[in-house]
Amino acid sequence: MTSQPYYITTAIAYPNGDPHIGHAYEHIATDVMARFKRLDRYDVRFLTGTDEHGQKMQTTAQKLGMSAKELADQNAARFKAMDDALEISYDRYIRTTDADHYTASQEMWKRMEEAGDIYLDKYEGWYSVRDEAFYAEDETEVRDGIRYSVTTGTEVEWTEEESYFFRLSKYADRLKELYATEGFIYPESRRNELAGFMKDGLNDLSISRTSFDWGVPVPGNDKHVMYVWVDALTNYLTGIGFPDTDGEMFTKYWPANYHVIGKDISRFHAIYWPAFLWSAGLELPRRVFAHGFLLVDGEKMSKSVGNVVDPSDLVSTFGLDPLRFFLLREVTFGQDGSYSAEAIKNRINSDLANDLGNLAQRSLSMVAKNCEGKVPEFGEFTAEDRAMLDAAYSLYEPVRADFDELAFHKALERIWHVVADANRYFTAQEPWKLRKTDENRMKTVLYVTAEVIRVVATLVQPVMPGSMAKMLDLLAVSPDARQFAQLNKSLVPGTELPAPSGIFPRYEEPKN
Ligand code: ME8
Repeated sequence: MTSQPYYITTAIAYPNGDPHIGHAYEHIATDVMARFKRLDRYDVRFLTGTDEHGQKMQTTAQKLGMSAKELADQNAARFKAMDDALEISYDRYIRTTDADHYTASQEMWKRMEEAGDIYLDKYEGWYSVRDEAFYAEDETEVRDGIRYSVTTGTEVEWTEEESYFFRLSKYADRLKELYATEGFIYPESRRNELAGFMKDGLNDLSISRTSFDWGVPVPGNDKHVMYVWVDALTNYLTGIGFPDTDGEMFTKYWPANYHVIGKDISRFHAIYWPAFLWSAGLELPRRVFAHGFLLVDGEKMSKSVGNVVDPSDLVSTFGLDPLRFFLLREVTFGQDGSYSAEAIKNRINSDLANDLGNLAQRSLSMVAKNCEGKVPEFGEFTAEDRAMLDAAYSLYEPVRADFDELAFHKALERIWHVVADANRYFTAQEPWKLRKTDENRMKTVLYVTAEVIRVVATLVQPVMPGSMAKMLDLLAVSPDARQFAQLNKSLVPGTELPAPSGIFPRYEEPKN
């Protein structure tokens, strides 16, 4: 059976500074989805990378006394190092300064031009370098003599220059139609926001700049570079071989299944991008998912407040898998969520150390001592045993449905219900007492518990790949039997097990 293609992307970050926990959050969530689909036998392509052009990059580089390319090289390496430290399993790390991306962006431009959607005019209006976005006058406000964007609070500057425009207005009706039904943008609440943005129609969009030169040159007019969002959005096509639309990768992976992005950039992905794609004669991605923002102790992260969290510090303090688990379990994907050291410690100690870690530890150490370190033989199952096993075996379908909607918190909550049931089952069955009174029954209880752990560990692999690999090693599940298709392959009694070891230690404050 050939496996179905699945193409998923993150936003590509501006490497004008260091990566922060917001970037880590988006990349971890997308990685978890890519891993889930691979375990579910999909043919996955996962794209991430850096968005290196634009005025913000050029201005930051000038301030630092570097060229924009030097700044991009230095910081793209840091973003890639963050992804590697977080075990992000991307198939390609795209940099918008890659040569094939120039070819793809220029082809996109030519297609839009051939469709009659690009014309030369003059831009006069407000521009926010921080947001790399144009704002209409009524989207700005003046405070203490300085003009800001109302929605994002960033400073805007008056810009007047010759510019190419894209006929966005032409696509207003088609966009309204797109938002008349559910499906394209998730979660649902974002659909209303976008419909609201379009209610007074859409103005054509300025898509080139002449006041700086750090960008992809406009085909046929070297005085202009493309507006950074035109080239940035095209990365999703470059990543699968565009302009070779007949090529194997493009025919297989386009349209993408999910563009995973933050809520602040939904306008670009859900209005501009569909219009560019229609103009270029290409299909739309199946879905854009705009996740929420991660706040630090309830506050917005900002350099001036000094609360920007470096993901590598969190990994060294708490460990990678606990961090990955925390971010997806604690925050409803799609809504804003808060990171705090206290909350992550609580999750580690309750969900990981007390619940799953302890279940594995106490059952497997009994197996080691009382069953010669082998998967125990089991006798007839009681109603309790069957109910316990059924609860574990019936996790897969609803968990997969949760994942398909990127409802990670729901999937994990569902799985941890079963972990809690298993702890209650273990305590109620009292296998340590059965050891003296009914050894066969003890073995059956230990078998049932080990089976539940196998199913849970298999399903949780995408979220905590390293720890769940260790847990499956402790159950001697061979590495080629860890796909979801093999969830029904029960442990075989008599299989030799390695000596058990703890997987999730409690978090203790370091002693000074
Ligand atoms: O927007 N919490 O780049 P970027 C959660 N280059 N997510 C956050 C966040 C936070 N506190 N802060 C940022 C760009 N993000 C463009 C994208 S895509 C073709 C071009 C998310 O570095 C943000 O919403 O500002 C975005 O999805 C991603 O991090 C990169 O943000």
